[in-house]
Amino acid sequence: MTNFEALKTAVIKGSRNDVKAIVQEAIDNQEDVNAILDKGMIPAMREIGDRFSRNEAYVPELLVAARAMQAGLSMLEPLIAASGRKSLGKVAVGTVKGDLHDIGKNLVAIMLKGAGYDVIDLGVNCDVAKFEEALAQGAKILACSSLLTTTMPYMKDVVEHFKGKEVKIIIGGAPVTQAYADEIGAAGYSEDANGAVKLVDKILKAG
Ligand code: B1M
Repeated sequence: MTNFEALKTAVIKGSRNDVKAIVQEAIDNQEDVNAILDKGMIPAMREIGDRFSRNEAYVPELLVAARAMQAGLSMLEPLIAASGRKSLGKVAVGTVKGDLHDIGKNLVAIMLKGAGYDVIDLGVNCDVAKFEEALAQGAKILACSSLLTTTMPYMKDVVEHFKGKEVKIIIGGAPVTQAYADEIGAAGYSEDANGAVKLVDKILKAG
């Protein structure tokens, strides 16, 4: 039985070795990957964010927590990918210009790969030229991530830039909402990484 509280604490404290040990134990015990994410790792990032809002944690603490989270994610990635089917199409993911948050974007990429999509990971701080590169490589969908209210408006620039082109723009990230997606004319919004997979399935099925 995985100790999710211990995992959460290890991520919050940025104890990378403890995170790796607990995740390894969970993998050895064939724990459900979604439970590891949803009961341990993701709530930890929420908690450290809340502490940051209350001035009880600062950027260095966010950084070490993010590194610990990433270490655990890297261990889970092969398990999620192993469940993949044949390639269903090409999707690009990127965090928009001005924004360096990549954990949520990485999770979306991992889940899409696990569902059988070819994923082009454009990284962080992506401007429209970067998204254009993915289009040139055959991406049918561009999934944009934003974690800051100050970078969210750049999603509108991306949507405007690709208007009339053979590609759909979908968006997500903590401050993003369905209402915002509707307002800027994005093809879709999802609240989390699993939702992003369902959204991509739906869009590509609809042709
Ligand atoms: Co920053 N940060 N940060 N940060 N950081 C937030 C976002 C913040 C909410 C913290 C807070 O104040 N409570 C706040 C934003 C406030 C706002 O805009 N209103 C904030 C701030 C202010 C900042 C800085 C400005 C701080 C500073 O320097 N003074 C700075 C900005 C740097 C920049 O980007 N230019 C900054 C820096 C950082 C670190 C570098 C230290 C680090 C990021 C490290 C990294 O990513 N490699 C960091 C972190 C870790 C956070 C918090 C604590 C955690 C983010 C995270 O990884 N969550 C965050 C607080 C929070 O979110 N509660 C915070 C876990 C992740 C799994 O969730 O990314 O939401 P999330 O992704 C989810 C969904 O949103 C969705 O699926 C994912 C999985 O379910 N999703 C998509 C995401 N993208 C999607 C795309 C899709 C679909 C779904 O496409 C279709």
